[in-house]
Amino acid sequence: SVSPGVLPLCCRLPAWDRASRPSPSPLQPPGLPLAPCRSFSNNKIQVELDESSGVAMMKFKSPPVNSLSLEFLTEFSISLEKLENNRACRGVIITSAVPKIFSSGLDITEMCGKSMEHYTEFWRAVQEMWLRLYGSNMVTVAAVNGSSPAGGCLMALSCDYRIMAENPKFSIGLNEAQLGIVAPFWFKDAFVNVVGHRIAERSLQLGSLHPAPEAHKLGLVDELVPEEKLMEKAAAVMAQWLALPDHARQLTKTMMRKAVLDRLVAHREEDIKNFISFVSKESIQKSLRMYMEMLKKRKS
Ligand code: CO8
Repeated sequence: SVSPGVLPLCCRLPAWDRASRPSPSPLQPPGLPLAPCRSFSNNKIQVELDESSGVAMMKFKSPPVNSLSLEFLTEFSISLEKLENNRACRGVIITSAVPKIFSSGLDITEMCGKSMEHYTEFWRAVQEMWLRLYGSNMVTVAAVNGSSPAGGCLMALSCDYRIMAENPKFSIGLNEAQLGIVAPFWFKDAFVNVVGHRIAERSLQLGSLHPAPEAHKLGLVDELVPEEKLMEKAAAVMAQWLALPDHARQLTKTMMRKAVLDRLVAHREEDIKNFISFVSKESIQKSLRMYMEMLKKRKS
């Protein structure tokens, strides 16, 4: 499993490490024979790496809603680390294999009625996912092909670029306040860095879930495209980003993100303690249970 306390890769590896790699060819144009492809699959995540373009596709396949359980988060971090350590991989597109849902965010059942040990392990896995994704040296593109509340939104926010299917039924945002819980400071930091302070403040206080067109207007996603064009667009954006020399892009990414990453790394244990003391409160447990009930009622 992922070792606790591990630093994000941008902090552990010298940023120029990847710059010494040979530059692979741009994305395979349509019509040419298929490029060599390496794939590996866990229970909840499927990864395919096209070695000629250097681009991996990571698909979430944890129905019904790709909720971020401990198992999902662990598989995600391990898969990302595998790609990060593979010299043939320079970029990752993350998307969902579950129709209409990108990810429903943290698995609420992991935060209800569990032991302190479980909360500790779970929260460390959430931190680990974010440190690895936000701190990745690779180009990361989120192809958001469904709803993406809370932790799902965080995953998209942690990528370098977000493209969303233009379906107004799909929404995205940090809706924690609606559950009676508070988005941690590093969720907030990642959000502010994408949309700016004012929009983030209003959206966080209201726990807003923004339909795709509104999310685009706010800058929460960079582009909207028809759903059937999403992967094509993601590949095109990736090719554009990979056309630049790795070392300059990576150093720039580190410069932009390091302060925010360092803040969590410096306060990681305190953040776990805060999470445990918050989530173990009876009032918070009650809010989470009621929210789960509401989801079930809405269904019936
Ligand atoms: N965790 C666990 N189970 C979930 C979750 C979730 N996040 N989301 C949905 N489910 C379950 C439902 O309860 C339902 O279960 P069952 O089949 O047993 O009744 C099943 O998944 C399917 O759900 P729906 O019927 O609602 O599916 P729809 O396709 O109609 O809707 C949605 C999909 C839009 C994703 C909808 O399920 C939804 O809105 N889910 C809630 C999303 C949400 O609010 N997530 C927030 C999680 S909290 C978080 O990520 C950050 C917390 C930060 C911690 C702060 C410190 C405490």
